[in-house]
Amino acid sequence: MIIKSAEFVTSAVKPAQYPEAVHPEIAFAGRSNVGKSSLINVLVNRKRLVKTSTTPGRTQLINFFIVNGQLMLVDLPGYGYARVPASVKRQWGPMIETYLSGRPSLKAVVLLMDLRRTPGVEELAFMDWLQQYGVTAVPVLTKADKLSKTERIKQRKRIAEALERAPESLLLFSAKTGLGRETLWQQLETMIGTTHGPENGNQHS
Ligand SMILES: Nc1nc2c(ncn2[C@@H]2O[C@H](COP(=O)(O)OP(=O)(O)O)[C@@H](O)[C@H]2O)c(=O)[nH]1
Ligand SMILES: [Mg+2]
Repeated sequence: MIIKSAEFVTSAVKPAQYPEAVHPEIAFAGRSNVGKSSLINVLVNRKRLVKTSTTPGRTQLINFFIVNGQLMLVDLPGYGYARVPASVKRQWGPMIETYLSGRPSLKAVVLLMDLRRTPGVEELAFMDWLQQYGVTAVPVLTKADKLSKTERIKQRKRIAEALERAPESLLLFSAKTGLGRETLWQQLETMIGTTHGPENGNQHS
């Protein structure tokens, strides 16, 4: 994807505040401090389109950004302080669930996980939840630059086992070095493309 423009559109807490669902949309989710804002900035080649923070958990709004006037990127508030799935739902939940379950233009959710951590109950519950709602999940392992190449592969295998997925399906990413950027764009473009209807929409003959 050649980035010609990337702009902040709006912040929202409820559907009435969302922008119109006229562009394909990719949402980004993950624990606070996992590197979500940094990843979005790297994707769109901007240093500070999305504010990064050293204080976890500050973003409590759903932030919409438009790329090239045609693709919406959505920064979801971070989660990660709950201990059981029920409280994940209760605390982090309703605003995000409302968005994820009722957004017609949503094509996929990029789920960010720190490569150095084993996924917790939050990540597992969230993956299950996305599957139940039929939302495509794109797992990405962040901060890969913090581990050596050998450790990366070892740790990816460990995470893959916890998620019950193939290790190769977990993308290694670094906002610091740009590792994984091109591959992630390729995956996202495929999802936007293949889930896109023909020019005239879904007309029945
Ligand atoms: N070394 C390294 N640090 C990162 C990377 N991504 C994010 N960070 C740092 O992690 C902290 C949290 O990043 P941020 O993007 O604000 O996380 P968010 O809370 O998930 O949006 C910041 O200090 C970033 O500079 C990465 O790929 N490598
Ligand atoms: Mg952030």
